[in-house]
Order: sequence, then C-alpha cells, then structure tokens
Amino acid sequence: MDRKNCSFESRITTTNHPLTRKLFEIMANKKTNLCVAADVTTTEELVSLADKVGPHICLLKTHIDILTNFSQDTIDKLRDLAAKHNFLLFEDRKFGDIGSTVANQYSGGAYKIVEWADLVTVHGLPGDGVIKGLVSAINGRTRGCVLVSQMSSSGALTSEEYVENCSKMAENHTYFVVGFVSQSSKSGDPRFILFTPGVRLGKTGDGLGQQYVTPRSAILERGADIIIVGRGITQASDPVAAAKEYREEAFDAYQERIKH
Ligand code: S5P
Repeated sequence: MDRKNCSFESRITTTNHPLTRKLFEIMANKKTNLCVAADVTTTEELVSLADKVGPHICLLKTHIDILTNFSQDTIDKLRDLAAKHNFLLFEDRKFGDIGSTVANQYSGGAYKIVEWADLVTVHGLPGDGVIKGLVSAINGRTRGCVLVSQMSSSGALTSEEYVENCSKMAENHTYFVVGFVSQSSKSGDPRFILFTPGVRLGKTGDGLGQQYVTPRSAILERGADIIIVGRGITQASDPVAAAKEYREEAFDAYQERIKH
C-alpha cells in the first residue's frame, strides 16, 4: 500500500495514532488538505483569521510566540474555533533541544503548549530524546508531533541522510509521530502524513531564503498530503477567497493523484 495512491479514508485504519486518524477523518469529511500558517502578530488578527478560514482548513498552524498580546483568552478562543469549524491546532514550535529542556518548554513557560496544541513540530537533530522528552510532558493528553525532516529554505542543511534518519526515528515512535514536514518523501508508509510548506501561487521566493512551489507541484510531484500556506493567504487582499483557491487546487490535485 503506497501512501501516495491511497485515499485519506483508506489510511485511517493503517494507524493507531488517534490524531492521525482524526486528521484523516477531517480531511476526508471536510474535503480539505489545507493547513493555514497563521503568522499574524496579534490575538485579534489570529482569532479573526481562524474564524474566517476555519471552514476551509484541516489544521491551523501557529507561531504563538510572535503574538504581541498572547493570553489565556487567545487559547480559549482558538480552541472554541477549532471545535466550531472542526480543525486541529498545530503549534510550529520546532522543538530542538535535549529531552529535559523540551519537556519544560512544552509544558511550561508563558505558552503551556501541551495544554492546547494537538500537534507540534520537532527537529530530529537532537536524537530521539527530544521525542521522549515531549512525551514525558503529555500527562495522559492526546497529542502528537510532526518531525521536520527537510526544510523549504535555500541552503537548508537537511541532507538525504538526515531525512532517512528522521524516517527511522518516526518508525520507532509511531505512538507520537504523525508525519513529516518535508519537501518530498520517498516513504510510501501510509501511516505518516507529509506536510509541505513553501507553497504559494505566483511567487518563487520571499527574498529571505523561502522557496515556493505551487500546490499542484507540492502534491503531484513531491507527494505532499497537506500543504501549508502562510502569506499566500494571510497577505492576500481577500484571505478567504485565497484560502478557497488553495483548498480547491490542493484537494483537486490530491484526488487526481489517488486516481493513478
Ligand atoms: O521548512 C519549513 C518548515 C516550516 S514549518 N519551511 C517553512 O516555511 N515552515 C513554516 O511554514 C514557516 O515557519 C511558516 O510559518 C510557514 C510558511 O509561511 P509562508 O508565508 O512562506 O507560506
């Protein structure tokens, strides 16, 4: 069973991870494989964006530490909107330290990420202690992580060997890892979801190293399951219309892929 030829529905039973299953269900039922990167700097903008694009997304990705006015109210509102529109919360913290430190960063500090984020991003660089550390902070909650195995930025140091080693790490920790943030994947393992950022229509870069491909290219050529789109939506003159456009392009491309 090759991941790239399988429908999201048919992949539900390939995994025991409750959040991977939930995400496949949301994607299949809502007919969307769009994740919006909500890189805005105030709670008001974040909440307003989440409410507007909510009907079109399976996941809302945050960088909670770029908000200038974060409070518990931010989280209460995000969780309400996630329930209202049926999407998951994905904090792009890119944990990358020893297990003991990431456990504290995950559960403590100002953001208490473990209390509200269904999924978080993690670098495999420290070795699997980073995963064990995060898991030690979960305390019975249903949580998961996405391993950043390859970055979209030019000159990224994520070699082929690094990507391979991240795959092995994921296979050893399937109870926590739901998939990879990557630009491509050789893995056909249907349990793992491939999330691809660096997606934008009409632009190839941002002048600061980001490199873009189109939704069709991400899904059909690179094998993405979910596209992550930030400024293509947040900086559009009409973010809702843009979200609809990315959603349709991405879901059409996925449907085309599973036909073959
Ligand atoms: O390799 C990566 C990994 C990530 S998670 N490249 C990325 O761009 N990202 C994130 O995706 C990045 O932190 C940002 O939140 C989003 C891309 O934003 P955009 O505005 O360039 O679409």
